[in-house]
Amino acid sequence: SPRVFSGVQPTGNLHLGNYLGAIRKFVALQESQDCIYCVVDLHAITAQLVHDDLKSQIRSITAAFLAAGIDPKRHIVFNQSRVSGHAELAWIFNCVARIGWMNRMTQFKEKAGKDRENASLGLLAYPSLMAADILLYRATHVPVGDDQKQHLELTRDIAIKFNNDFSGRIAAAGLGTEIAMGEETVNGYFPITEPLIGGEATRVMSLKDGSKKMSKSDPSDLSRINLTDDAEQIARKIKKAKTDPNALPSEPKGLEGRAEADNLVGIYAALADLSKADVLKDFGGRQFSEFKPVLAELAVEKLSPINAEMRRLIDDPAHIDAVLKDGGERAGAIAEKTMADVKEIIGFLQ
Ligand code: AQP
Repeated sequence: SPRVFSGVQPTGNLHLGNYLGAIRKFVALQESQDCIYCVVDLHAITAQLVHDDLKSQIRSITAAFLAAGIDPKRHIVFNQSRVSGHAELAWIFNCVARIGWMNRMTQFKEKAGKDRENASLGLLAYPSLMAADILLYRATHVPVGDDQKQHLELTRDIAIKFNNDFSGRIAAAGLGTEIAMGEETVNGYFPITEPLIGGEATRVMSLKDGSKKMSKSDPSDLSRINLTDDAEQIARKIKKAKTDPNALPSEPKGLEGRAEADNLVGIYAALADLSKADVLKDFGGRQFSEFKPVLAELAVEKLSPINAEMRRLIDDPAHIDAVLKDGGERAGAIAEKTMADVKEIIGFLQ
């Protein structure tokens, strides 16, 4: 049956890209789907091992989930390191995936930089852990931003190879199910996960450079709108956002080759739940000096309730810890069953 899984790393301030590309979709999906949302703390140590205050970071992401409207009673919210199955299944997937697959990942190349020999082995194996996160719950759908597309393809490749390599044993153990693979169905153990990447803001770009994605690790705070920014900071950042000198076009075609303009119109569209075409019907021909204050007002209107609720929740760490503990127990029960099946399929004695 369908199940949604997604995760966010506790590696810094959440920004508008994380919100529009991921968290807002998490909230929408919980109305119709069974969802598991995870603070992926094991991923947080791949690029940087020592963190000043990982515990607060984990609580802060959890607070953002709850403040955005995720219901931890109807769904599962927890932090990854609580459920040992993630690391266990990742090890097995390290033996399923090929080194060549990992070497092709653009995120690894970007994050490892020039000194690849000195990147952690965990950074290289990151997509294998991500596949484990998803497949531990046999999740069928994963809402993410566009930057995670390649990792999700790798998750599908791992599931396909596992299902193929163990097809006889899966059948012998009676653990096979009908798995949808595009138009066809095949017999296997792990589902072939579908990414959910849609809408007008699947890749929110930096406010300072339309060719770079908005990112937590950008050294310039002016490049992003943080979920913790107040109204004044949001307005200031939008005012200072890079643009070109031309007026807004009246159709999306006119945004081609204008990355910064495209980004701001996309942000407006996503926040207002409109298409870019609709936004341009209203704002075509207007200057950025007119558009930016309206965009700032909209951003403040949509983000300030989340901001206020996040602050309130962060002041009550005991509540957040209780949510994560409860979520971890429920996630753990599902994970245990998967790990028992996987061990049976591989042939470990248990
Ligand atoms: N700019 C973005 N636009 C749309 N979606 C985005 N996401 C991230 N940046 C954008 C989506 O947010 C979810 C959580 O991301 P993450 O924290 O797990 O990892 P990340 O992609 O590494 O986030 P950052 O902000 O870019 O961090 P750094 O700077 O550390 O690399 C994911 O669904 C992601 O697609």
